[in-house]
Amino acid sequence: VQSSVLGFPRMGRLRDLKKANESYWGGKLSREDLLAEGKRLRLEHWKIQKDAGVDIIPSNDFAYYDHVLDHIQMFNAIPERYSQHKLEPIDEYFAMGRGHQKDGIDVPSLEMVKWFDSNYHYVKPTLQDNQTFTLAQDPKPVREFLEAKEAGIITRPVLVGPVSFLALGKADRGQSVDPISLLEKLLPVYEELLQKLKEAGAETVQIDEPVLVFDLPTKVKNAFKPAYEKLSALQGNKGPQIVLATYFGDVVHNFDIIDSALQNTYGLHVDLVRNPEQLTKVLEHLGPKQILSAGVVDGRNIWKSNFKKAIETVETAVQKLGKERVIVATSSSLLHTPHTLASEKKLDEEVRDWFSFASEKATEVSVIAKAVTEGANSVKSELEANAKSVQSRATSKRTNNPEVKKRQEAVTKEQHERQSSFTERYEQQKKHLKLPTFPTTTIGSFPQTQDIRIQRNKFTKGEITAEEYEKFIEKEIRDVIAIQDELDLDVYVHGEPERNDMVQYFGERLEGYAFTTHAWVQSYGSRCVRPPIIVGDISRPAPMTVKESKYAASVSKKPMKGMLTGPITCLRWSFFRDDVHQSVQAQQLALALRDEVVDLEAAGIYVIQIDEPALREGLPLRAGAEREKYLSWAVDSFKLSAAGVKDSTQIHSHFCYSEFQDFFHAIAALDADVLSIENSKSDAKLLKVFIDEAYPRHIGPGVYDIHSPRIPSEQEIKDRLAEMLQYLKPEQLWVNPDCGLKTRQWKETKQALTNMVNAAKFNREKYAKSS
Ligand code: THG
Ligand code: ZN
Repeated sequence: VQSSVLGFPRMGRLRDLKKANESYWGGKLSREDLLAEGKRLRLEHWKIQKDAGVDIIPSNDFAYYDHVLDHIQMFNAIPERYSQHKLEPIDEYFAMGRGHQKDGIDVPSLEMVKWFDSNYHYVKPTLQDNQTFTLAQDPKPVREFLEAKEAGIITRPVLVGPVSFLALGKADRGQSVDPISLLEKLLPVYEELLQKLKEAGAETVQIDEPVLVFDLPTKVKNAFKPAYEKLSALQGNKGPQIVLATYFGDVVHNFDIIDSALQNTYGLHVDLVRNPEQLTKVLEHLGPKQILSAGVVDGRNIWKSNFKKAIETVETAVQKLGKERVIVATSSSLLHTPHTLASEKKLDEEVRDWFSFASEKATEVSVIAKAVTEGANSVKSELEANAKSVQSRATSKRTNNPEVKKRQEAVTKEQHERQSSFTERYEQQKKHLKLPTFPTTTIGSFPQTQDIRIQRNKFTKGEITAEEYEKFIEKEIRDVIAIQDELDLDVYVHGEPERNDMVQYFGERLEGYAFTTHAWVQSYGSRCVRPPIIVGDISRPAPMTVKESKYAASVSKKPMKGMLTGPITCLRWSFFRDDVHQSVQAQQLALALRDEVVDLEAAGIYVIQIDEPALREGLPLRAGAEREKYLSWAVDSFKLSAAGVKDSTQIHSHFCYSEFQDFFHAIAALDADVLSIENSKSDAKLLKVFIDEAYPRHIGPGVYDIHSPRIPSEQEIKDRLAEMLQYLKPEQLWVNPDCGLKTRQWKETKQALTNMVNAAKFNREKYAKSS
């Protein structure tokens, strides 16, 4: 039995890649030095895996920005607006990933989308009606295979498969091509690439076809047969053996494809962490010679594997297939886990013993493989230590807080519901808040200036006292309130200068969480997040946001909006527990947030926004019963967090994506008084669903895009509002930007908001006259 890793994180131990990329973009690092840093990181990551005893080590899993973008460039699927400038390859690559605004060039980035149900974002292949594909001169997978070979490490190159590459893509603006129809044109490029890899010495490749876990449209389903007949035919003499990898779900529902099209590949990788029950079926459906890559070490979470369980799973496969035909693997790429536990110097020893990051997981696959190959005695001490850790976690006081359990048992249906219907609540809110029509607000955060980062850093390092830091935060709050006075906004925010990340901040203030100092995970490009870890039952030892909000309200003459991150987003953007169901953890978070909401209200905060941008990300990948179940507990946890307030208190919620149609009934079920949603980049027609479904409550579809420094004119915003008013009633409409402003500069923020407020006032007058 061999061991294998499907992919390793790219950032490096100290986010080295982030730093190199950002220095290069800022003109502070040369191209040569950036490329050299990439090479250094790749070598380091291969060595880590080799030293851990991993038999099958991936290459081409590294990417400077994103691995799907690597393929876009390698296949010359580069829209002309980028290729026409004849930039250096790495600059053309970054232009597609993040846009390019210099040297007289001004081109925005390609679209970025969430990678399945993870918090990683990939760059969407953006295709033309007359799309052609050619293989780049010196293709990256070949180059990196040779680079590793030179260092004495034989790797297994990783490719995104042709069907997934196309199915995850879209037609470019103004084009109407169905991406999957381009398959025939794309396959020759894969054939050429596979031949080149074989010539370079690659005996096997890992081809990822993660779309196999979706319910697929017929056209995509049918694409597998021609694709893998062609590519499998190369195996042996002309091309490497293909291990076809799926992850994040089960492939059982697509077995008709496996049976007809995929049995000729050398092997199949399946995720047995997410869907362990699929093993039996998978074993039945494998071809007579196919090998199984058994994903038993979690690539999406940070828990130490349960060796005993993993070994049992692998042995089940071995009984059927024999040792030669089984590989022990990570469930998916380790991209979604932090680099190494060794960097964590401040973790509590008890919980530290439960964790395993990417480098430690590399060791885990190798130990499990050895245990199965040579017998348990060959890794006796490792197995004993592991059993102890597993036991320690199962019996720890942290994972079993009777107070929390008791409170959960006492939760009632009534606690999920507001006291009255929206119509009655709104009457109270109107009297209480005295807002004008077309009320203006922002989504919560204001620019996180250099100064804010510096002061927070100093405070974290103990260079300034808590008192000094608090004074600084109060001054920042006063400053943003003065600016909001000047702008004449209607509902204020305190600007969140005290917060690092909208999830990490709450994780650091809740019992049941552990947090790390170096455990960064790539979110997109050079941007990383440091997800806090839910280690036990969650409770709130003390108010988390009341001090800042109360202070802000005390120095403000208009209603102050309290800002919270909702239970589902706290759950999904944390590393959550794998020993209790997500719904249980969501309810614990909801109860903690409910207390916060009630405390905010008691402190005089009568508008409270509970953000749930990750609500949709948690949606099970396949339609059907699982989805309905998820939506039911997810919606319940939001409602439980919000419903403890009086009718006169207004609950807002915010969503950072625009695809709310297929998801509408869940958003409506939240019963939030006001919803703000991203909409500025989409057609206002999407709002039609609010009429069609007779949505009664209030809505603030973002009037401008905050992801760009571009300032929208007053006229533009008026036009936008006029479009929205074709679908929404004037008394329903709020006026706000698309999302929080923390990544923007003050200069453009003030100008944009001035225009926004003027556009709102224009409508206020216009509709006052006509009514
Ligand atoms: N927080 C978390 N997850 C997220 C977002 C978030 N996922 C989706 C979306 N927002 C991703 N967007 C971002 C945007 C900015 C950053 C990260 C993810 C970011 N990170 C800093 C960086 O990499 O420089 C981290 C610096 C710090 O925290 O000090 O800017 O908002 N959890
Ligand atoms: Zn947002």
